[in-house]
Amino acid sequence: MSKRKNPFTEDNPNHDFCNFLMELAEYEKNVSRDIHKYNVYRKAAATLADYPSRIKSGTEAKCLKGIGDKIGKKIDEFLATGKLQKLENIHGDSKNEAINLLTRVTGIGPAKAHSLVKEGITSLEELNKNTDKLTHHQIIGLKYFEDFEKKIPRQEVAAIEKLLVKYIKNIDPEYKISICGSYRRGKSESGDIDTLITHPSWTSDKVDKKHKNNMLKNIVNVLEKCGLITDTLSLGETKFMGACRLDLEHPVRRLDIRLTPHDQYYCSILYFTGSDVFNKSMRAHALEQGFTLNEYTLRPVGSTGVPGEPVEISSEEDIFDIIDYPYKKPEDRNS
Ligand code: 8DG
Ligand code: CA
Ligand code: CA
Repeated sequence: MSKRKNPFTEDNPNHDFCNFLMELAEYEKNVSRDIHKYNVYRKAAATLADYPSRIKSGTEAKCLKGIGDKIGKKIDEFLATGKLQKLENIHGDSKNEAINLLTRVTGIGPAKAHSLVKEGITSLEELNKNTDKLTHHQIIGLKYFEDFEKKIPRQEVAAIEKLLVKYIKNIDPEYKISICGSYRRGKSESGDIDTLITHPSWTSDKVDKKHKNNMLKNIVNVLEKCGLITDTLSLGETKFMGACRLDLEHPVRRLDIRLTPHDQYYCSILYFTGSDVFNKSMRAHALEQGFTLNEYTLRPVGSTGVPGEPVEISSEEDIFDIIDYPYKKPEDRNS
């Protein structure tokens, strides 16, 4: 998850509302640890971000999906006073500020941030003096704190994509490589680079574990040797989290790679493209239609509640069709 604070820019007519809603969302996630409220605020922000004209009142906002009385009132307060008392209070509390700061380090979640603050560690400077309390992931997150907060321009993602494709196809031309996330949704900037890889020789029914185990490790190895991957945060059989760099003129960027079985490719690409607010709505719709959808499969849920065999899928459109959800192009999946 990208940790940028203010993702909405002025070309969006409701960007100021979106930004205060996202600040409230971050507060609920990091300080109150209330994931439900976090999701409510995020959903409201995504809805407003997608709305083409300037909202003029809380009442007008309440007509939109995911915006209720409380958020309507906050919009009115913001329109009347230019600020939100709740946020002013939050920002006035140094403990909250410290927790929010520490969770911006990749690998530091709300629980870890709370425990660090309890021990009196409230700044990056102090964190740097206490790296013995951090995991490898968190130490790398701290090392590249500033780089990782910078948005990646679309053209730089495209340049990295080109290199990824070149190096990975050089291992085996049958690899299929797709950059998902906000880049696939057409965004002009991204928080990180989400790479999905599949290969026709590996399907979920094959039990050739050794083959699978080595595929991602081998890819990461090659990308390291080429100098594209600079650091590894974590590396499993199907999931890599780490860092890459186009060249020394560019910042170090967060890179995620997922290796997916060939038969699960379309569910994976749908999931990994997001947005995660969109994924949540689509999964909820699937359930209403009697299906369970996740990053691997789409399965019917019988009256007993037990999921059946995965439906065979041969395109992203298939998934929309089967659950009777109007098809949305990746660019239209931002909320
Ligand atoms: P960004 O990086 O430009 O900030 O945006 P993003 O590409 O949409 O977000 P991301 O955090 O990199 O996640 C990539 C996709 O993964 C996201 O669009 C949807 C999917 N995803 C979920 N839930 C979650 C989750 O809890 N964590 C992460 N990291 N990804 C998730 O649907
Ligand atoms: Ca991303
Ligand atoms: Ca990501």
